[in-house]
Amino acid sequence: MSAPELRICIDDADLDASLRLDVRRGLTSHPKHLPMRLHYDGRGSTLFAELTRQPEYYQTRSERAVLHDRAPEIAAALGGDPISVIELGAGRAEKIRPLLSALADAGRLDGFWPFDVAEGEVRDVLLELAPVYPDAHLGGIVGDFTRHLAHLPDHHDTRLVAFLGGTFGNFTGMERSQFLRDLRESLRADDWFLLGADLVKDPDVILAAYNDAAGVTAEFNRHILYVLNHRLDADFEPDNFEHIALWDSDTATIDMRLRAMKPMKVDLAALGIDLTFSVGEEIHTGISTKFLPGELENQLQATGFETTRCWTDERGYMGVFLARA
Ligand code: AVJ
Repeated sequence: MSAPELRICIDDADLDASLRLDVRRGLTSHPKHLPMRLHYDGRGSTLFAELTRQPEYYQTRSERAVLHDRAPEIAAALGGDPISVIELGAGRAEKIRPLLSALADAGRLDGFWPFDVAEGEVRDVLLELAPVYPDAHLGGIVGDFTRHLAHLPDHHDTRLVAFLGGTFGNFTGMERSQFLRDLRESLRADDWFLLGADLVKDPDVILAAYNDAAGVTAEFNRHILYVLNHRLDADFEPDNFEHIALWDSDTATIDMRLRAMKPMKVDLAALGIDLTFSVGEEIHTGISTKFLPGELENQLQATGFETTRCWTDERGYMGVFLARA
């Protein structure tokens, strides 16, 4: 077994520079806004894991049910060729496991490449999976999937790019189109794209998932202020911000904010910026769009993908879409 190849497209200095740029730009804008990706550091990932266990937060359970129940069908829909799987935003690569097993059981798992900004996670996943899939080519990509899709591994077998967890819904409409175009551009004819997306449903179900009774989403949302305190030597008092999640039915989008409960001054020492907040002023902390299967399939087709299948859980809450480049 040879050591897994690691393609490093981003390092800590790049991540730090983009954090500073994003925060400076976002917090000096009107309205103030922060990028959603900043939430996922150590404590943030722990809070997110806790969120996935809340009864109201259906996304993780629903998508896991689809992948668990349908993995052999998905593997069969990919034809008979050996497949190299690349998972964008893999994290611990937990979501994709049932499909890796189904492909391996069919003798068709040629490779697995987790793609994530967190180098530590990529390395851990490779160490964990090497003994599980001794015959597969394992490698990793450390990068940002909004910038480094041109660095996908490019060997000769068929590739499947998986983008699960509903993260696609955190893009704006423009980011979504750009992402799909970049991805289509980096794939060859006959490669596959597997996309997990949260579907339009009863707004009460959606709103409850973003306002769970235990307050885990609220703490996860406020966590971004801890990240700024820690990384930029800021002095936010997170408990003085209220978590808000609004549903916009026109765009089928959850809009998350942090609302100042009193007037405040905040010093971002590392950026040399002093901020003021008036009572009720909000920081926009991200969106989560929900999709109608037909609309999503149309968008995939408009970008040059051929959509083949869509699987959902029993309640039709999460959709897993298979498209061919
Ligand atoms: C992990 C991207 C699906 O948008 O629902 C949940 C992230 N943020 N609550 C989502 C999230 C606040 C989540 N995804």
